Amino acid sequence: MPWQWLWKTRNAIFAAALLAFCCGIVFAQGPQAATPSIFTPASTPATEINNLSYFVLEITGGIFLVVGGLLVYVIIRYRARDTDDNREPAQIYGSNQVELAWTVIPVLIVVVLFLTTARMIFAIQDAPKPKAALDVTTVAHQFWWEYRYPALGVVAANELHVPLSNTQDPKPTYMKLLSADVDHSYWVPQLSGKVDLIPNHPNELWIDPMRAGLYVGQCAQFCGAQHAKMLLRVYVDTPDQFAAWVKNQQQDGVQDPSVAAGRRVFETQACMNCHAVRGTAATGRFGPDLTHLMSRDTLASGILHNNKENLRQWIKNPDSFKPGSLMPAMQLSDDQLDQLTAYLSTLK
Ligand code: HEC
Ligand SMILES: [Cu+2]
Repeated sequence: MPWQWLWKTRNAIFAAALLAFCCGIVFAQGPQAATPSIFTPASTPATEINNLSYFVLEITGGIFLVVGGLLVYVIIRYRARDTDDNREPAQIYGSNQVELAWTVIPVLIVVVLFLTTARMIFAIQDAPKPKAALDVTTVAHQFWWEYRYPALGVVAANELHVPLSNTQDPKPTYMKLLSADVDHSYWVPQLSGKVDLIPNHPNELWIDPMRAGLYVGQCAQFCGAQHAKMLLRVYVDTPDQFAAWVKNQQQDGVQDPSVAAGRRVFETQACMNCHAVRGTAATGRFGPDLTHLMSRDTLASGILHNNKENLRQWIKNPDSFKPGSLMPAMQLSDDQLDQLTAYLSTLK
């Protein structure tokens, strides 16, 4: 029968697509190697969320086992048999006890889940802020992240550096979350819960990472065409690494005379209207601060390794990586591209 054949091919195609999709999830990590999993928390808020999710899973798993078990029992015990007399069984209507039980027990379960969740949310939100806390203002943009450290005089983009914390001497990072355009959402699952960044409505979030290393996440609120390529990278540094990073970020952009031609292109094309390089006339804030571009591992919000070829191609045509990106292709000549790439490569 043709339709049977069709049915089989459809199943085969479906299975292949599913397999490809799963492999895609595993391999399409790009520059991201760390795992954005809530089940390996590395910070107090994430640990509490992890514990709560296990509690919820235990309760809902218990309900699943009871309901599924009864269902399987009934299906097997009362299945149709050859010896059945095919008469309709006795019909029973209404039972106050049973109806009360299946109303009261679920209500109690929901109340318990609600109260434990609410208690945890308030505990995280009301946690007293220690004096040693680091303040960071995070501004979401279509489609990248701006990080400002007001007390340190540092402005960075896309890669957040924070110090390691520990329980004896906590050094948490408190983030003020803002948006320059539409709604976004900050979510690095190993460090904290999801918090939205909403225009004109500052939100807060804190993390106290207990293990050094790289943590990844991504914008969790659809914010436009390149929402999926708005990745989050949080580097948790040891005190020495963090101090060195801050010291470097506080410097003005390197001015290397051998790449003056590239700097001229940067300052005569529209680049400087959108980008800042501290210590030069470039003070644009529409795009990422480029003062220490080369101190970052990735370009364009975590989607590309930061190397010369990618940098050149990005400047030539941002749309080739991020269609709909808010940085225009500037129609530069090959010479201008080479000079610009050489200049930007000195901004360590
Ligand atoms: C209209 C404003 C605008 C202009 C003009 C502009 N850019 Fe951009 N640029 C952006 C935006 C916005 C981004 C972030 C894009 C993203 O990640 O989605 C960006 C990203 C970048 C990045 C990656 C930064 C990072 O931290 O990953 C580089 C490098 C860059 N631009 C260089 C340039 C150069 C060089 C020029 C001039 C030829 C230029 N830009 C002109 C807006 C602009
Ligand atoms: Cu976003």
